[in-house]
Parts: sequence; C-alpha cells; structure tokens
Amino acid sequence: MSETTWIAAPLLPLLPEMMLLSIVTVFTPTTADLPNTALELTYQGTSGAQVDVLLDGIPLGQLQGTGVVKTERICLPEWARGSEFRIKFVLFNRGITCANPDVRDFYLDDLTFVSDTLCLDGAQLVDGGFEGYGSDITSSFWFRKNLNNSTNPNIDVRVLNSPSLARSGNYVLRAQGARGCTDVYANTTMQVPAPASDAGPALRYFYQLPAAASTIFSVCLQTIASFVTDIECQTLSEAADYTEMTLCIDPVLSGRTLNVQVMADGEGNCSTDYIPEPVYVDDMAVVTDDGCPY
Ligand SMILES: [Ca+2]
Repeated sequence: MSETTWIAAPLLPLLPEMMLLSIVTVFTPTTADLPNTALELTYQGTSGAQVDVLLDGIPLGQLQGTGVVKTERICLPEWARGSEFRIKFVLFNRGITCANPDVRDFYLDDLTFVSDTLCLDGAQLVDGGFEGYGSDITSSFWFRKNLNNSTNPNIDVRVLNSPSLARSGNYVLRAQGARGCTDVYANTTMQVPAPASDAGPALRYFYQLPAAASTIFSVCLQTIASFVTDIECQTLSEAADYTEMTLCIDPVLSGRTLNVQVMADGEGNCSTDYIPEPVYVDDMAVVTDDGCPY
C-alpha cells in the first residue's frame, strides 16, 4: 500500500452523531494486479464500538470492537479498484445522550491489500449472501440502531449464523422491530450496471417476513450523500416463505454508486414494546432484468 497522508485528527467533531478518527490516502490495486482484492487490517476496539471504513466518503465496511485484537479483511468492490482514494475511519456515537459520555477506544494497524477468494472480481455489491461472516471477511453491510432511549434488546439488526433461517448457505441478515418509534437498519453500497440490450439494471433479493403487525419493513436505494433521499423503495409485506423481489433502477443512473438500505421501522406508541417482528433477507445481488426499463 502506498501511504501518502496520515491526518492526526482524533475525535474531531463533524456532525453531532459522528466523530472522525483518521484519514489515509491509498492507491488501490487493479483487479489485474491483485485479483480478489481485499483490504486487510488489524484493530482493537472497545466492546460494542463501531468504526465505519469509507473510500472517498463511500462506505466500504464496518469494524466491530470486541475488546480483543482482530485481523480482518474488507472486500473491495469493482468500483474501488485501481484508483486513488482517501480512506476514512469514522467512530460513531451509539445513540447516547451528551450527558452520558460514550467512552471508547479504537486502534488500527497494519493496513495492506491482499487477495482473498471470497472477494469476487466484478462484484457490484459485496457479499449479498452474508457468507463472509463465516470467515475473517468483514461484510460490506453496516448496522445502525435508533433506539429512542429504549434498551429493549429485541430491537436488533445483525447477521445470523442459522442454516435453517438462511435461504442459502449458513448466514442471513435479520432486522427486527419490537417497540414503537424505534428503528434499525443495515446499509451497503452497490454500483448500478449498464443496461443490457433488452434488460435494465435492478437490485434482486429474497426475504421472509412472518409478521408485520407493528413494524414497517422496507428495502430502499438512496444517494450516498444523504442516506435518506430515497431513489427507489419497496415496502415488504408478510411472506411465510422466501419471496423474490426485483427493484428496478433507472438506467440513467448506470455507473453511479448508491446506498442500499434494509430497514425495520417500529410504528405506534413510543413507550410500548411488542412481540419481536423479524425480517430475513438473503441472496441480494445486482443484476439486469428484462422486466426493468433499459
Ligand atoms: Ca446466505
């Protein structure tokens, strides 16, 4: 790795809910130079603390502090290869009020690029099947909770190791609502492909949703800059078995990098817990589909 700039900016406030940890400029290898490219790094963070890894402001992955030293790899999607980027490591607050300081540490070391067969060449969305969780790969998905001062542990978003719940493989994404006016969500990035001669770009995924009495579940595409301006959005209805969904994307967005968000949004009284309602999402992929505009 070619390192040109380290900016010592520990805990520099950017926005009320985030802290900048550090920045380094890197030149990522091309796929021809280093196939199956992954960024490898060693870190140690306070248990429960999270650090987002971003390339030129585009989220790449999330490191989870456990209190012990870990070495992990983050797959580089195709758009992140063969160019110069500024990597940011951002340490977020965890929804704790200003009167209750969120004290935590995060140490990073030994950044390098390596080849890992789990990091597929040409991928426009990394690890949509979540199977990287069974290795030393850090998934490109990252997770947030807006608990609205609730401590209900059933309000949760994570990857589960459960072959019986997964559509394929061992791992599946679960987002779960359990209280009014709280929400959880998982994000990742995707690059919009060029349309084929008779098929337009789309996001394809499968979901299973046993009950949605008090939670609104959605899968949305958003601009990277906002994370809130929906470009395309699908609300998920109850589905006892895995159901295939195709989210068409305007082909004028070909080449753009978008945010993909899976959300569980609790409805109703903010002080009322309800029976946990999970959604399971698996096998997410970027495709072209002949049912989409091209
Ligand atoms: Ca899976």
